Amino acid sequence: MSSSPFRNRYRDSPPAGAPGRKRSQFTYRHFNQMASYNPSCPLRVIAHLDLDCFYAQVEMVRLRIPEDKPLAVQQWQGLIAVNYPARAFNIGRHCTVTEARKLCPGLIAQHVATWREGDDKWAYRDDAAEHIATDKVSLDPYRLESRKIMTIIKEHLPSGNLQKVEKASIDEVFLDLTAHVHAVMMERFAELKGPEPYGDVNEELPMPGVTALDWKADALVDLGGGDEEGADGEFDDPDWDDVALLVASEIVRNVRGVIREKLGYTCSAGVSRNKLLSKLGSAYKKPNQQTVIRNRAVRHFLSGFKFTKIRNLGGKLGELVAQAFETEAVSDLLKVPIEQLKLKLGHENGVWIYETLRGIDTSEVNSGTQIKSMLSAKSFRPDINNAEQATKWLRIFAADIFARLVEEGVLEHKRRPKTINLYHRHGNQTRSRSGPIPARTLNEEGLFELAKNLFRQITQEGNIWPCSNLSLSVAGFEEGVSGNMGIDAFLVKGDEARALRSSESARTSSKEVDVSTRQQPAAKRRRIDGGGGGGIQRFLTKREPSQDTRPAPEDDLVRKNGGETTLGTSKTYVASGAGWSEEPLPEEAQAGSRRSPIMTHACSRCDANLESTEELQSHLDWHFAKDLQEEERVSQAFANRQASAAASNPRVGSQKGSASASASGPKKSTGKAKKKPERGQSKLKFG
Ligand code: DCP
Ligand code: CA
Ligand code: CA
Repeated sequence: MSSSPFRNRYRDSPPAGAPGRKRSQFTYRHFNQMASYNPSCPLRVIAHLDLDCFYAQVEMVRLRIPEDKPLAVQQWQGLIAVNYPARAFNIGRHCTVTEARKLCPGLIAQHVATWREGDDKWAYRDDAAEHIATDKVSLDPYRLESRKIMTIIKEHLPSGNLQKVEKASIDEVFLDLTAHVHAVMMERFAELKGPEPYGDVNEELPMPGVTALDWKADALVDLGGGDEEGADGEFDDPDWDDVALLVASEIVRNVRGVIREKLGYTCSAGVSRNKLLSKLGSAYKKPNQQTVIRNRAVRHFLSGFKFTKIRNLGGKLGELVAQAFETEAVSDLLKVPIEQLKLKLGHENGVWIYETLRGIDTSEVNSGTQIKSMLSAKSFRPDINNAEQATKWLRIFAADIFARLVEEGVLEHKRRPKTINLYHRHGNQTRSRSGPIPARTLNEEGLFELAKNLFRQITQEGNIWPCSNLSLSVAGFEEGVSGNMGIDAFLVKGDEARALRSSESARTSSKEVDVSTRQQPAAKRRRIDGGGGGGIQRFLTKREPSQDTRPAPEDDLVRKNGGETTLGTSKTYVASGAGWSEEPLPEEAQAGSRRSPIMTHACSRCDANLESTEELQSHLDWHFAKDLQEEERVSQAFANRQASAAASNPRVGSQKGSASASASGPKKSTGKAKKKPERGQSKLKFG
């Protein structure tokens, strides 16, 4: 390449491997580990990309608005995205449109697209803001762009084993660039190819044959002056970890360039050794910048943060740690000995927090992240009072969900959901019904019919009016079988069908649970119900470091305002026991939560932001109903498996009390279902 980022500071420095030359702190084994994405490899390189003011950029590109014009994306009277020129006027998500216009009369406020009864597609409408009672927000335009961005990233990176991309939300991705960087380094640096001295992979590598790296326009986190690492870190010659990060940052700069060139969007990125640090890095300098956190800078970088800003430490968990140690500063907690952390937080959590504060994170980039469920919902203000109104919304939900299913490839039989669930809220009572989705009903009309059917079941329960919230969701996604198996592969059969049928009958009891526990949010309730003492330790339940537990992709963005909810929850929370916000709200949103009628209440189990306590309550109830449903389904399938296993092997049946779970209500069965949670799932504990 013409302008190499590697410069030899001393032309006649001893050649790599020459006697007297300092050796690298990394071994041949470490370098080899890069090729297999070993999460404890010290030369790992992970990037996090986050689109700048995402929805705002989508609208600017769509409407061809010049980049220096202030623009915000409006949802009813609130703002959900604000571009950087508008931020210069102090406009943020906390502002209402009226407030924002006062701050900047030239502001372009573009309302999000909406669904409206009678139309079979969402559309941008000039009068949407006045139709909060009859319209429902559609985030499809942003999902579509998000998808295009993913496609471009995947096309740009080398394919096969050299590619590992995880969509982390509607506007974020993690890239594990380790294997890719390994390949580039092999090509560029002959000394890495070996053979290793004495044939021993534990031999240290020679130092890189370069002594100064050209980081181009990257924001490089400095090393601080005070501490040991900082004192001499910058004078140490670059080692292979720095070189790996430099190669990664070139790749990231190129990826960002392609997104910009092909779609017109800018994004910011963080490049470091793990997800934890990269995520903090992408937010460090915005817009359109990338921040590299070299290993030698980690300590200084982290010590400036409040630990509540760290992934997994936002929300309740961070709050509890802050209470326990009376501080929010990473720098304060760094002084706490590990023994004390273990004492107060339990062994595992103590260790986990100890490591997190030091920037240690071995969680993997999961390229297989897929949506596991989709929800379309509306909170009514005022409440609705009859079946006709409800049916109108069911149609919109069915259309909304079906459009997203098409996006997921349902028409090509790539993936399909197997269950449908309707949730209904009347005052403090919540009810829900579920059923299977037969393959032939997997179209908009079919989903609508299924929804109406569930609704009829709910109406048979007595007084259900007025209704303040209706939510339709589909779940139980199944991978399609490509090729000639066609639709038959999607039919719900055998055990599964039985499990679904009995989960339907179990709904009746879930209603009782919901009603009896309506006074407090589900998450809180669980914490209390957990019982058995243990306080904070019970709350901080076991996590699997290698699983990213965010309620993933586009789905974690549940949008509020006007009681809209459009999400597809995906992976079930590993952080069981109570659940917490994995990510703090952006600053604007947090500020807004104190001042504005929108963005007020963050769900502790997904990234949903709800507008009022009431809405949050019904949203949490929805989670609760879903948990019950899922628990029951798993427990039933488990019982069925046990039963059939018992038929062929009596020992198994006697161990497990066979199918008794099928008769019990959700409360009783929960414990039994937990033996083997699916990958990425962990079940909540009830008393
Ligand atoms: N979003 C929303 N409500 C929130 C947070 C976000 O509707 N409370 C939507 C609009 C955002 C998009 O999700 O454009 C991505 O959220 P980010 O938090 O990444 O914020 P932005 O991309 O808007 O801005 P930034 O440049 O700070 O990343
Ligand atoms: Ca963003
Ligand atoms: Ca984001």
